[in-house]
Amino acid sequence: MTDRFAHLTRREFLQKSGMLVAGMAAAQINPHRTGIIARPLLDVNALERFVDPLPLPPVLKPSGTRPSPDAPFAQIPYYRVEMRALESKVHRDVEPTRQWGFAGNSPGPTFETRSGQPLLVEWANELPAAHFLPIDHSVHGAEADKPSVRAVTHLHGAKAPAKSDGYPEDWWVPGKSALYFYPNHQDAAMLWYHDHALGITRLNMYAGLFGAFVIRDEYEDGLNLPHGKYEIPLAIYDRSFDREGQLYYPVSPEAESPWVPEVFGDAILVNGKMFPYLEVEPRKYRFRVLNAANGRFFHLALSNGQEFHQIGTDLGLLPAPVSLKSLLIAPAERADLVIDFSGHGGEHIVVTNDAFTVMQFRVSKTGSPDTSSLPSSLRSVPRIPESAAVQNRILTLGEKDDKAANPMMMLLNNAHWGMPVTENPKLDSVEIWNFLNFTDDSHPIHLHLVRFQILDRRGFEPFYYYTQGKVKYIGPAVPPAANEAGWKDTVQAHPGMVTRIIARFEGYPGRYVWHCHILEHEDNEMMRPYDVVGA
Ligand SMILES: [Cu+2]
Repeated sequence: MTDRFAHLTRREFLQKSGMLVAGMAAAQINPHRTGIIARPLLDVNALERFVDPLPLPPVLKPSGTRPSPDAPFAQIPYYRVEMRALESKVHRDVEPTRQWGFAGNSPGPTFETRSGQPLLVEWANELPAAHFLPIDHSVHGAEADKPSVRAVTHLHGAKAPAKSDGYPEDWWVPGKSALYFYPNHQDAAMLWYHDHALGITRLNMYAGLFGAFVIRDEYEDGLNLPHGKYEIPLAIYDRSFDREGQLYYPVSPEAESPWVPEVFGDAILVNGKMFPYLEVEPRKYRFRVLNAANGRFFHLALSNGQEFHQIGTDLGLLPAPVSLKSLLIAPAERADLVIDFSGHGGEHIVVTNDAFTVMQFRVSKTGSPDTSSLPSSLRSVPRIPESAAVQNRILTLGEKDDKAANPMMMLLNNAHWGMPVTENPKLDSVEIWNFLNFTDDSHPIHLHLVRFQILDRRGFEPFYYYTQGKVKYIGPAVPPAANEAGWKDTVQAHPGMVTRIIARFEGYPGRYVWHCHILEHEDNEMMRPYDVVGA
């Protein structure tokens, strides 16, 4: 890796790594970056806002019980969930949109379970024989000899055995299913399930294959947070639609390689609707926010400027509520929020994403008494000491461009998916992973199986690293923001920074993956297998 760049001059290096300002400007007007528009798009701004109530995905009921793989004499809940094509209205004035979903819904139905309550899910692929979004057969794993419709479900945030984790090559075709076992030996948190098929995850997710999975526990119950009808899941994601109301996924100008490095739709959906409204009472609500977008980071705020509290991160409660005026949430991250509408009776409050409108809260003048709590301390998050780490891995985030500075693929540690495994932590050991970001994008990096903590982020000198093979810092270490200082499974690795995380690799031995959660990056090589090595 050092060799590859050692012969370059500093200027050539900056051009190659996309760090030269001119190179960045070229990238922004480059059609490869955002794709070409092959058919007329729906004018989202012409639609009337707040005409559809916010949909709430149904809670899934088990189909029965089955013997537990862990303890054959114990019967545990068994769910059969079918992936199928469906049509649904994303807005009152838009024709029904063809999508793919779970159990007839997109987002799919919500699993509700408890810590330590294992369950089985038979994920059944009942999708059509042909894909309706543009597959790039030059992308690894999506070659023309592969079936166009393939699916494998990953439960994001789960501490699950490797054979139930949804390894990207373990896909199955229409008419087939896989039985996955989720032990749920982990703290209360909102996980989410989604497709993870090698080379087409971005298309399967864009089609609608994702849903929420909520784990609860006694500790969280004891906090008396807003619950029942006062606890609302919000899956937020962006899409583009054509004038017939059908999903539009952009393509590059080259018909043979339609992959584009990023996708940003101008329509923002919440739980499947554009500009929905939610009627709320003047009291506290808990919102379980998921960024389910392919690549868009959301910067959410309330139109009346009011503060809200973040009480939890990806994998559980924070030590204490963090007061925020806005929230930056990357693809795959979750934020557990409490918004207090008391004192706002009769107001209409809009959730904004910078200049975009996301949804509206309509606060009623009166409501039932609020008996819920927002405790000043929530759940301790014991820091993993750096001294416990037995490995300190340096891992680069890079981009490979063609001669015209078009991104061709994204790479982790300069390695392709199919190269031998290089990350092989021992079961139950602690490691520090350093993500060195050489690109001009923030990448949300996700590790399967484990929960981790963010140690810090720190500016570094990329050219020095490539020529000397050593990290030279150019700024102070910045600790994570208070609302990131909890259990995470996805971290925003910012450009020009070393982002350090620490994890204990507990759970199960076997092969897992780590990857960027910008799905266009993940599909085009920004994903690597890793092995948890048993004793
Ligand atoms: Cu990325």
